[in-house]
Amino acid sequence: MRLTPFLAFCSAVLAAAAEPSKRPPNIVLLYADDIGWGDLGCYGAKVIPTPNLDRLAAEGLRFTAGYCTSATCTPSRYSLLTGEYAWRRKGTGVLPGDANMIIKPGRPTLPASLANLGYATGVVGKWHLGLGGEVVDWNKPINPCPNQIGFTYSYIMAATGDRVPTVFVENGGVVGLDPKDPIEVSYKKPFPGDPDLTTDAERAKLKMDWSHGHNMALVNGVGRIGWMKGGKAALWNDETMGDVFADKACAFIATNKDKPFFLYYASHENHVPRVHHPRYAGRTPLGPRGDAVVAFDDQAGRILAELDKHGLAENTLVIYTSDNGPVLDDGYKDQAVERNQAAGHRPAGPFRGGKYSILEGGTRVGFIARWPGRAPAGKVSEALMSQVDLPAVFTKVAGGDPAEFLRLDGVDTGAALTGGPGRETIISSTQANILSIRDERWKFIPGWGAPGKAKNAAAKATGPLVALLGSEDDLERDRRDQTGPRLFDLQNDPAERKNVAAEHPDIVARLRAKLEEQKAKGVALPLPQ
Ligand code: NG6
Ligand code: CA
Repeated sequence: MRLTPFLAFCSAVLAAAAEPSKRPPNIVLLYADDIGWGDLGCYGAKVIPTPNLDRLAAEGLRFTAGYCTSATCTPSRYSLLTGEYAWRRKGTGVLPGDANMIIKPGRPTLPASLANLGYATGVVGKWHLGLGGEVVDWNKPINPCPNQIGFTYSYIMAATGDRVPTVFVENGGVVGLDPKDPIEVSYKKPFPGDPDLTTDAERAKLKMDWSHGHNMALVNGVGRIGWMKGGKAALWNDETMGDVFADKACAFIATNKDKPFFLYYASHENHVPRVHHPRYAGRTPLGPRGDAVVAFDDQAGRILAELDKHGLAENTLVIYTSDNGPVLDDGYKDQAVERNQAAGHRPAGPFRGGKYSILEGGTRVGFIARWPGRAPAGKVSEALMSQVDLPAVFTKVAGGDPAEFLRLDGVDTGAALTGGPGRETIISSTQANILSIRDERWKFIPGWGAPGKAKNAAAKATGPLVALLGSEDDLERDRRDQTGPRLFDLQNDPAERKNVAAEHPDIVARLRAKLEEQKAKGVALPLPQ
């Protein structure tokens, strides 16, 4: 039967109305902090129950070669939100809590791109990209804050749980601040009356003792980095922080359920201090570090349930990934090293290294994409994925033009979300701006001179890091080899134990040239401010 043009038009309109996927998909990014490749059940963890992330993987596509761009937080988040490698720019290392904002208003960002396409864009959780201009006054509206670079809603902590100020900031204002008790922050010296947390007497009173750093301000029985004064009514509570963030995330979804939205859920789990609600205690044999991963999984579960509740799951792309690899002792005595060893848990899975390291464990992290009807459910992909591409990929998913993110570092790897190929190469970096480059099979790390000058984790490894870097023999070999070029066959040697640079000078030359080409671009191009 042939339809008249009018009837054909009507049936097209009805079909479009009935098909929710005509509305651009919502995007939810579940971003973990310091959670390693091997910390989730779906990535092989035996002693940490993560039913919600496992469900996400069962309903979506689980990547085995997903990467953050750096082995620490600030640079990874900088790349995630700008689509630009942080090593191209000075001042993008781990920031103090009173740093000014390093993403300048006006430059292209992931949230601004989606907001321009009509999305409600929310960030909830850990920020750590600085706030305000030269000097931050916590007692006035903070500008710039995430709302000036494209987020329509923000509920954040300024930096990390272990840095002052230990308060939440909603849309640029400190939550619950009593104007009669203004906040002052100093990263230089204590305020009169601050206890000296380096003394045995004061340490004995702490809820959780420090192992290195973390001996300045005393907040909620825990030592922090930096000092602060005032703001008593606004101080957060570490035990309920995860619930507060999950509440805010769910409220953002409920408020915006009738239009496309992007939620960047930047959980604080499992960053230090690992002080959680008592309901998590003992859920794993790993102590507070395990509790934290369980808490993260719970938060993810609440957000997924909120999508289900509003019938949004079908038209929502959910991505899980993490800002850097795992760390055991990151400055507090929370038994992570001892318990981990006893339980035989491998937080970086089959890889060596972790947070701070140029080895795979530093930047190769969990990466899951659930997109009903698009991402093949329950499948595993070996495609190379980088978080630096997410501004381009999400912009395209939202129906926009990703050109501004493809100019320098972004690659449109959207096809990988539906089971297609990913990147050809991935560059990783550390805090000390050591770079590595990998392709499908090989990974190249340039050498950096005399052992005494070596700047990587192996050279500086203390007891806790040794646990992630392998045996003493491994460490000794790392120390010896890192002075010259290193080449690893990731397919056959995922733990990067056998340097084959001498056997393959051609591959070394090819990857070195690729890396140099990328570095040269950073110098040549006028980068946006
Ligand atoms: C380090 C802190 C560590 C953590 C890290 C940043 C000390 C001794 N160590 O300087 O605890 O805060 O910075 O972590 O203070 S990140 O995940 O935000 O990059
Ligand atoms: Ca981190």
